[in-house]
Amino acid sequence: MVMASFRIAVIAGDGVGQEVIPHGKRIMEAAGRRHGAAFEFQDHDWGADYYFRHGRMMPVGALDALRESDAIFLGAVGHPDIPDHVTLNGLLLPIRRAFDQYANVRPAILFPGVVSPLRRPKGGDIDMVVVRENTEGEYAQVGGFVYQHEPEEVAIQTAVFTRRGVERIIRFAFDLAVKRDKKRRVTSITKSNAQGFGMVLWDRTFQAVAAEYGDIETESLLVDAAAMNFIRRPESFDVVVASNLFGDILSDISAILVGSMGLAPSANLDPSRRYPSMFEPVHGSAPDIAGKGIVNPLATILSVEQLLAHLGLEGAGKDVGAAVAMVLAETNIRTPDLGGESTTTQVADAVLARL
Ligand code: GGG
Repeated sequence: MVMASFRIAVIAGDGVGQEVIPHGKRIMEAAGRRHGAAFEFQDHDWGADYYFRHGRMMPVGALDALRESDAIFLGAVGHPDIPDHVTLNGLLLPIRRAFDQYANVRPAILFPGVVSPLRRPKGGDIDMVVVRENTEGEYAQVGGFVYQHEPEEVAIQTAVFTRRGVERIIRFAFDLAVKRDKKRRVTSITKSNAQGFGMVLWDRTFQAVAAEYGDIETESLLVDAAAMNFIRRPESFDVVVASNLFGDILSDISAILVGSMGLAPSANLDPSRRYPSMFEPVHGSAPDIAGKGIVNPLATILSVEQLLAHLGLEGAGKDVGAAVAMVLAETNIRTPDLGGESTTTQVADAVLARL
């Protein structure tokens, strides 16, 4: 068999990122092998330790080093001794912006065998995906301080909504609803009653794009109502499209509804494919459990499923998803976040065995 080869830039990063990424690589290699694909990993030691040595999260020229890769595989960023805005703005956010990874795709599936904290839903009932705008909105990092550290200090933080940015993420969400072909429903989230400019542009754009997709059902919710309805009727959601901040918050809710942050994967996509896309578990560096060998590797492994599909290896991706579903449905092999007593390695080994 002729092997296709892909270059994967790897940033394991901080805390539990160091523990989950090696398993993600093993799974990627095993799934790829069965489908004629090989991977050349370029490991980068960027993150908090790099910051302690060099005073920055990644080197000058880091983005150029990533640019030629076929995909970026990221673990986690964050360290208790570095302010979170330094770690996030020093690594994760510049990568998303530089490579125009405007669609952050965060699926939430309640797998058979996993218990939701809600009473009603059973395996299969919840199957939604939060599509988060990933390059502008509340994360645009536009603003500044005046009279910094003085009693009269002023901080200004401006959210940026561009017609182009809003339209393309909404269009992406509709296309995804068509591709998924499940409930064929897109829910748009704003707070346009209070935020009367950017989010009014969002609502208006949503209506205009919706008119082009006559067979897709639509719903517009204010973010507070959405938070309530995620709990009240999670089964009703299919594709949910939201701004950067709202998408980040709602995807934590959807993750816990399906059992754990440890089951939440994400893809930071440049759908135009001009630049590499990035795949990462939604969870952070989790310093409270780092080094204990008990972090759930499944969010990372499900991110591998997304990465493989993005590289055109849909069959390999499906194998990974099916192996995860098998472990959850057929065994009690689970890390403590899912009520089990297994280690990270035992869970990853169980997935590997089923591949
Ligand atoms: N898995 C990468 C990571 O560490 N994420 C934690 C985080 O704080 N992410 C912020 C964001 O996604 O906006």
